[in-house]
Amino acid sequence: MKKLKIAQAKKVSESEFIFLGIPTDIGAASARKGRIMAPDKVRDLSEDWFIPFSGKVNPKNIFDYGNIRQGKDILKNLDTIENEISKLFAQNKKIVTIGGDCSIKYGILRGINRLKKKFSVVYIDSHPDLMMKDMPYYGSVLNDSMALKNFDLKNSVLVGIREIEPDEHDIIEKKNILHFTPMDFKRFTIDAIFEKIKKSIPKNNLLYLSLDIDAVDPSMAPAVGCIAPGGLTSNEILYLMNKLKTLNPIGLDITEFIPKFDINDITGKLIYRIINDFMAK
Ligand SMILES: [Mn+2]
Repeated sequence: MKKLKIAQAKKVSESEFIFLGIPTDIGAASARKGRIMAPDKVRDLSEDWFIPFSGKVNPKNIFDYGNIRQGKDILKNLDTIENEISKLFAQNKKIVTIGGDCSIKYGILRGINRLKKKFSVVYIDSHPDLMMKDMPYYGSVLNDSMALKNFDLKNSVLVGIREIEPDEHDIIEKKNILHFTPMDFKRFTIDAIFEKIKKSIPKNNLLYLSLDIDAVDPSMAPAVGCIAPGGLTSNEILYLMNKLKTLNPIGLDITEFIPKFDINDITGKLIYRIINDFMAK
């Protein structure tokens, strides 16, 4: 099994950060497939040990948990994710997950829901994933999650959204969900956007960060399931993620990376850079 090269903790209990993969395409409706290769691609790219934006990476503090295996039944897959990940969160580990398509996020949020504490999510994605469907899929994550008792959707934030269906727009308006489009990144400084995010998250809530890499402009992250022009720059996302890290998030997932569509590893290296910064202290 491949391992993240900077993950040198021998067991879960020795670590503060857990890296894990959830390789699947099962929840994706787009024709572009190949997300199952994403976790191992990130492991391959982990050879370069960058100096983080701030702090230091301590490899002895990072454990590579391997992949959570996924089958053909999405409901079973979600149960597996919920069960495995809730155990890790219960041990107070910061969890970094590489997908998989966005549908895995519903399993992760169900796992966090089991911690019995209110939680907010900063959901960074070109899509709000608020679609309603009979079966969970990659476009319904936040709609499906609304029923979770501890998920505080009203005090969560959407960042990078630009491909929005009318029904999703209605929910955002009705529930008055704080959101920032890529245009807002031209209108305001990232520091100002960050301050608004910070203010909106109740002090007692847990915070989780969820990043669909298609939030970034496809010119800077081409290896994604849905090509949505007009996105954030790689520098904007790195800067924002480093600001968000100061709010002590309990974990981060990065989804929708499809290595075979990458150009010179631009997308993969950006993802590695983001997790490297996240795991620095
Ligand atoms: Mn998306």
